[in-house]
Amino acid sequence: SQDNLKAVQLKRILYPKAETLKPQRTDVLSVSPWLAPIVWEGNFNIDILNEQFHQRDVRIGLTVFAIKKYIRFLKTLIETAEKFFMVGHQVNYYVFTDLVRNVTNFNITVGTGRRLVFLEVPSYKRWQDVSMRRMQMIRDASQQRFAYEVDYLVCIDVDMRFQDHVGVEILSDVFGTLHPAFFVKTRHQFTYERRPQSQAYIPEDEGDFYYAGGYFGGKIEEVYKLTNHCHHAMLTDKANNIEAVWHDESYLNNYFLYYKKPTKILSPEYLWNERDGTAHYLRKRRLIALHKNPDEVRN
Ligand code: UD2
Repeated sequence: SQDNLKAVQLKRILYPKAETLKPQRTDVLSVSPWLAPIVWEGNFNIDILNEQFHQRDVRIGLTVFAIKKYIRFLKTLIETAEKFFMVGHQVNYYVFTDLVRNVTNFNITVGTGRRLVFLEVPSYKRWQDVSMRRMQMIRDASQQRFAYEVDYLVCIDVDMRFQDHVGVEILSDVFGTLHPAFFVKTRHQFTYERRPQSQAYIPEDEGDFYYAGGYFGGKIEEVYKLTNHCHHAMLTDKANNIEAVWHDESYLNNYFLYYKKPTKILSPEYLWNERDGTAHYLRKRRLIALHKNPDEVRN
């Protein structure tokens, strides 16, 4: 309608002017070769961004999977998200679980403007399948539900704890996150899938970054395309009796290299490992992967 074409004025906000010759961060890469911003503390003003996103009345979905024993991680994730994730915005938590009956009486209350939604999904025997099938389930729910309820999706692992601000600065058409173990590594050291028979194959002389499987997102349409592509790539590999070395993460890396480079990239501030301590360039550690005993929790 005509109303949509009218300019809407932003609220007056006072802030220091950006200095062209004095970048806030000189110690880290702030932009990719295709001009996607890499999000580090110091490079953005959250007041400006909040104002822009509030003006659009943006709704955000956070997806997590809590299948089988991983249900034990859910409470901490949601409770810490309540303190740090998209505070002041409209948030739907989408929890995919095989144990809906066990979790509906979960003792978690979420703030106003926020909803906790449980989606019942099948479980798989192999943990690799649980992890990989997330692509199919996020794809299906994007079409059936998310497209009507939210504007952006943020898709993360469940064995995590928020401990500092994560806000609308991460939102973009499609975003990926630098894997905390690889952002200073060479291409040669990236654990991409190296067998040419796999749909996830990336040769040694190619690659931009090594992205984490456990943190991506974007507009619903873009997340649909991403998850649909990765799911089909996995099915093709399955039919050919091959499975990429790091499962969904390998297919995601292939997608971000060859099909759609991220329009925004999250620094390892957004995904860090508890056991790795800290580092001078990390001004914040916003989301921490919890220490777990993989053999125990996956079986
Ligand atoms: C890495 C990636 C993960 C995925 C995986 C593939 C990060 C931080 N993590 O994590 O996203 O790409 O490698 O190898 O980048 N889950 C269940 N129940 C299960 C098993 C898994 O709910 O029985 C879900 C749960 O949400 C979990 C996720 O699948 O967080 C990934 O599994 P993981 O955390 O065991 O995988 P991990 O730590 O190797």
